[in-house]
Amino acid sequence: RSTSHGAGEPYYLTTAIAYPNGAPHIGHAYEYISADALARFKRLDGYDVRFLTGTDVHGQKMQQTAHAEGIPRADLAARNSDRFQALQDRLGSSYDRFIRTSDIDHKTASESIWQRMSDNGDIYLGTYAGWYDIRDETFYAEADTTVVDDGRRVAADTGHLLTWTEEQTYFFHLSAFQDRLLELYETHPEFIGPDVRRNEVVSFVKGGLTDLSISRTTFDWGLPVPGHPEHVMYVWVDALTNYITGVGFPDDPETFGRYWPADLHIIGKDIIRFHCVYWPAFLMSAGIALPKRVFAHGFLFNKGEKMSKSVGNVVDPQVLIDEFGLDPVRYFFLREVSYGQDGSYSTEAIISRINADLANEFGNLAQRTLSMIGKYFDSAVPAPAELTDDDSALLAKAAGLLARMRGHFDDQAIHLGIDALWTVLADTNRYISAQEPWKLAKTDLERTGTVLYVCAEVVRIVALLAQPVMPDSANRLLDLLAVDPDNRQFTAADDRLVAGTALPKPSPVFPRHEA
Ligand code: ME8
Repeated sequence: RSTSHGAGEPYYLTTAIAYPNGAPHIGHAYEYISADALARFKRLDGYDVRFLTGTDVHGQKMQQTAHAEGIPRADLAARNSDRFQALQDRLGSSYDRFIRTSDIDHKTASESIWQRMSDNGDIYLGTYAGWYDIRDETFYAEADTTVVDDGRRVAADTGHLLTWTEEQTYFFHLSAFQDRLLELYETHPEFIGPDVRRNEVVSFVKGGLTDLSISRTTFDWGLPVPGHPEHVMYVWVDALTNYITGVGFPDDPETFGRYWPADLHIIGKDIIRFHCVYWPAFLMSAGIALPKRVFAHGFLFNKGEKMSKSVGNVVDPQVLIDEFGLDPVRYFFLREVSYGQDGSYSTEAIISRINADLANEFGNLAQRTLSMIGKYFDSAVPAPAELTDDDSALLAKAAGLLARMRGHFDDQAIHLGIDALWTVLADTNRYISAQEPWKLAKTDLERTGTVLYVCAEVVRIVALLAQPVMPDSANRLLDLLAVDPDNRQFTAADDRLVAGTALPKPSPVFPRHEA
């Protein structure tokens, strides 16, 4: 029996905290589903998981939106943060805390990290004059901007409109961290995944770093700088700090000591620079340990097109769930999109996955197996007789799945982990077609029982390991196999179905989607 893999070890993972300046979209839902699958995987594998998510309520973008809607900034933040949290709940997310950067302990944490960076001599007062992108809350060097036809200046990479900003501000001495950052990427290649993002960051840092403006005086929707309340902190200083606030920095050293450094920050590819350059530099300055890994997922597109309000192709994740059900939606995104790469979704693609992968490959196999056990064995798990080579080979493949899944999930290759499950399901469907237990039942009930036992075992193991992806459906399948609800950790993969166990009347878990 394999011992519990995590053996109670702490495992701390986070998502980005979204700007609650509007309703959450599919891109947000995708990040939450994927991070939740990773969190659930580790929990089922015996780790003491702490999973943090939330909203990033400060900054100019929030201020602008509140102004446009004519409502107080705090009201906008509270209203939309509620919508993000409701989405997390609807997605079945197993987060431990939903942080909002308006939370009181976050103010303490942000002041504390600022003070440490300041005490260590990395913050100085100066004057900033340059371009600012409000949508991305980021500064631009003149060289990275262009002037468009109507004379307005935009960011060269995103095309976002830029605002000229000139004010007294505190700077963070980022340029002093270039060598230490390069050394970090060199000695800890696992710090950034996937590799393409690592290369991007390394060449950015090799290109030279300029000091970063980290406070603002021309607007006040943010956390005050300690000792200088006429300055508010640059929203990214405040935002990144959420990851340590969420585990008790600085007032709960016990929790902080247990969960920090984070094992994994899950983010989208557009914010890699903030997480892989600024964040480690802030932490180095403050004398706080660095997170072990930052993994950037790709962007989702609607039928290959960028989602945008003006194109009118922004799909509300709740609508997808209403139409297709939660688990099929979770499955679709995690299987369809190679984690770390961009992906596309469409109604057709979702329906095709539901019918081919879920209804046919998995649902049919389970339903056929269980209904034959009902019909020929009076709904009791049949006793396996002597195993043929084919039986043993299939059982061995199923038994090897947990190790394969661990490997893939530790690389955040979620899609490959799922693929491994479906490879064994495909083998099992071939096996059942070749064995033809429905014919065998007329001549050789003992052999029929063995074949159905083998199939039921595969369904049990795949259902057990599919829990992180489709928690509800997987557990319904485990119910149909009378698996003890208190023993569904991954260690249970080494158990076996017990002959004679009474099974409930089967009902289909993965119905076909009729358009
Ligand atoms: O960037 N596909 O917030 P945000 C996939 N507040 N992921 C997407 C996406 C898409 N189409 N659009 C956005 C912020 N995302 C900051 C984060 S963290 C300390 C502060 C992802 O609301 C995006 O990459 O713009 C990010 O990881 C998350 O959604 C929140 O984006």
